Order: sequence, then C-alpha cells, then structure tokens
Amino acid sequence: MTYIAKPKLHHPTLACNAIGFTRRDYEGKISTLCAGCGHDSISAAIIQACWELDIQPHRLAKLSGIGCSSKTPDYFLGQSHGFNTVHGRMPSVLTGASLANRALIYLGVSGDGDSASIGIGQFVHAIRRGVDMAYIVENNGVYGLTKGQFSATADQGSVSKRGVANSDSALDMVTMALQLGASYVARGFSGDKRQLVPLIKGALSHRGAAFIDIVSPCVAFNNHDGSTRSYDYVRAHNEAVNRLDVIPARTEIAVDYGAGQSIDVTAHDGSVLRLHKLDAGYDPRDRIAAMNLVQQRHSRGEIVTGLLYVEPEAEDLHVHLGTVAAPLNSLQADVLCPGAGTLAEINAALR
Ligand SMILES: Cc1ncc(C[n+]2csc(CCOP(=O)(O)OP(=O)(O)O)c2C)c(N)n1
Ligand code: SF4
Ligand SMILES: [Mg+2]
Repeated sequence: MTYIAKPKLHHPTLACNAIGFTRRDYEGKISTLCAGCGHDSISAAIIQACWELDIQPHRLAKLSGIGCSSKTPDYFLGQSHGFNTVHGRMPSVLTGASLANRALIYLGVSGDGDSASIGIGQFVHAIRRGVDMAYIVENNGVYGLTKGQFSATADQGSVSKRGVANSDSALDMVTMALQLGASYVARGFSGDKRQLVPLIKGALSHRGAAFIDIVSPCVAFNNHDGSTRSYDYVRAHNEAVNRLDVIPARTEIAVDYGAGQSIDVTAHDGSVLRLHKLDAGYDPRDRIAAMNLVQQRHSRGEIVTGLLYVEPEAEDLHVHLGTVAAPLNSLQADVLCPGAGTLAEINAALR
C-alpha cells in the first residue's frame, strides 16, 4: 500500500454532484502503480461513476485481494469502507459483510490472478449465490505484482515478454460468470473510459451478482507484440456490441432514438439502463446468446465488449435466504434472542 496522501486542494469552480461532492471527494491516495498501467484508468472510471451516481462515500464498501489490481482501492473512494483481504479471499469476506450489513453498496476489486487462480473457488460461489455486489476483475493476463507470470486468463499462444508462448488454454471469466448465473455481465477495456463508466454505473445500480471483466494492459510485463492483452491488440480486436447510458430514477427519460436501435432496461432502483445497439441482432437479455457470441468471437481472436447480459428482476442472496429488511448488524439482543418461551414453542412444533 502507498503512504502518499493526496494534497487536499479543491478548486472553487470544481463541479459538484447532487449531494454537493466534487470528483476530488471520491479520490484516494496517490497511486504507486507503473505510469500507463490500465488499472489506474479503471480507478478513474470508478471515481467518475460514483460521482455521477451521487453515491455517499460512507455508503460504499470496497474489498479486494492481493495484486497490483487489488491495491487500487487505496487510490479511490478514500472516505468509503475498505478491506484488503488475503490473496483470492475477497469474495467470501464480501459475502459475509453483505450478509451482516445489507445497507451498503459492495464493490469487489480483483485481478485475473487473484480471481482466476488462487481465488477461483471463491469467485465461483459468490457469483452462483447471487451476492449483491459489483465484482470487477482487472484482467491483464499476468500476475503483474509478482513480475509477469502468465495467469489462467492468458490466451493460448499469447507470447510473454521473454518470447515464450503460453501453451495452456485460457479461462474466460465472462463465460464462467454467465454459466454460473450472474445477473449482470459486462466486459470493458481500461482504454475506453466512455464505455467503461456507464458499465460500472450499471453494475453498482444492479441488485444481484454483477460482474465486469475489464481488459487492463500491464505496461511492465504484457504490452508487447505477440501479447493478446496489449493496448494495440485490444484496440485492433475490440468489438463493442452496445453502448450503455445509465439514467438515474429522478431524471426524465426522453425518447431520442429510433425504434430497434436501443433497448431500455429498468433497474430495481428505478434507474434505466439504455443500451444503444451497435450489433443490430444482439439482445443482452438472452444468456445463451451471450455465451455463444463470446465464444464465437474468441475463436476468431476478437474481444467482445459492452453489456453482454442483464436480468433486471434478478433475486439476490438476501432474497434466497429470506433475511429481514433491516441490516443484521443493526438488530438488538431482544430481536436476535426472542427468549425461552419462543424457543420452547419452536421445540414443541418440532416434536
Ligand atoms: C497465498 C499467496 N500466494 C501467492 C502470493 C503471491 N502473489 C501476490 S500477487 C499475485 C498475483 C497477482 O496477480 P493478479 O491478481 O492478476 O494482479 P495484478 O498484479 O496482475 O493486477 C501472487 C501470485 C500471495 N501474495 N499470497
Ligand atoms: S506491474 Fe503491471 S499491473 Fe502492476 S502496476 Fe505495473 S503495469 Fe500495472
Ligand atoms: Mg493480473
């Protein structure tokens, strides 16, 4: 973690959001990542998304594992709750926190090493349980922090900085998230902030397991010719299926598009996700179609980005478990322990 705090200089003309905060109020400490690292662009997109959504910083909890990507929560939302967990263990800590206090917005930040290798079991179960969270993987195809070994998401045939081709087949976290039942699945690119900010806003507004795989080049170890995670490769092979606008519930929704060109999806909080179709035949409400498209394009070396799947009426883990509306950590002893009489009644009913 860094120890360099940002100077608190606020220019008086900085724009404020609806709750009176400037973008600076959503920043964290100064980043110690390599200049040009994709992860820093993702941090900037998270700051922008939270500012645009008027999120009160103390209502958000950011959790991560270990890696350059997992260091980044120190560089944004300095006034939010934070927990930097053990390598690969972010999903279980986030699940526990979410069950204990459902009143917070949960943002999980991880890397391809953190989530697709040591933490793969944790990732799988948090997604299939429908934990209410926005889960971001900053995917560079390598273990950046430990000096550039191939990760499980590195494409077969992709060449390392030292010229060695990866012989293992790649694990695609978007395909896994779709198969596991995630109710919001997207892929973004750290080099396309215009596409990325709305994808993050949509994930934070979604109730249920929202997953975003963000291709985020590692300039130190995986940005050379022959890599399929370099800025040049991703720019040349990026195929966006749609462009997303997130319209907050309080905003009037104007119809400014031709029929068939857009799809509006209403989120549980009343905000509207407006998807401008770039691929005319693509419907993000069809999970199987999303899986097919991602696989087809991957076999051609293309990277599909955009909001790939959304199920607006999804149920989350709290619905599955039937937890009470009040956060569990706010319940007092008399509610948690209704007394010997109630226990005797329960026991009698079981006899
Ligand atoms: C239990 C444990 N095993 C191994 C490590 C060493 N280690 C630290 S970060 C990391 C991989 C990080 O890769 P990724 O999640 O892709 O993050 P990046 O640095 O690429 O953003 C590894 C293997 C560790 N810290 N703890
Ligand atoms: S080593 Fe790679 S992932 Fe880590 S900060 Fe540097 S560019 Fe980013
Ligand atoms: Mg990585």
